[in-house]
Amino acid sequence: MSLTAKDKEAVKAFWAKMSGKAADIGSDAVSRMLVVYPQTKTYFSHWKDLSPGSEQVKKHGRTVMGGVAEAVGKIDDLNAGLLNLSELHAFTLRVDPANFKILSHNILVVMALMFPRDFTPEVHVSMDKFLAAVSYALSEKYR
Ligand code: HNI
Repeated sequence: MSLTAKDKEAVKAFWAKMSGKAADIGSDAVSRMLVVYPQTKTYFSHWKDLSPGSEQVKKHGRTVMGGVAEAVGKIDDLNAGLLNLSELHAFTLRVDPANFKILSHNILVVMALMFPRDFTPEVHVSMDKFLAAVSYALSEKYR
């Protein structure tokens, strides 16, 4: 299930439209992840406030979307490009890779809500494939 040239174009074009809102998207996506999938809260038990839109949630939303931005830039070689992030999540943070799928889903939900016109079925499928490829790359160091 690799990204086609068309997928890559769709991802880059959509990213160019929405990246100005990346911080808001990240904040809402992380907020939703923590509420709808409370098992994800275990990784953030050191935070003071895990409620939707808290300062720490906002900051982490920005951080995660910074990682997604990096991935867009490295879209032609995600596995090599995201190796450091993969190492961090696997060995230091010990995040169960099942959670990558959960966060990806929440990012898609928020993108669709915030960009209803631009989030066409074609963009949806390409962004879904892209986030799955990012998740796979982040899991690279687990095996
Ligand atoms: Ni993730 C830190 C990117 C999914 C838990 N994460 C980061 C950082 C980036 C990042 C970038 C900061 C790295 C650094 O400090 O050098 N994370 C991403 C991306 C995804 C992702 C691109 C998927 C799209 N991370 C997840 C998921 C979880 C997760 C699904 C757990 C549910 N990440 C963390 C934790 C940290 C983290 C925990 C450390 C944050 C902190 O403040 O303690």
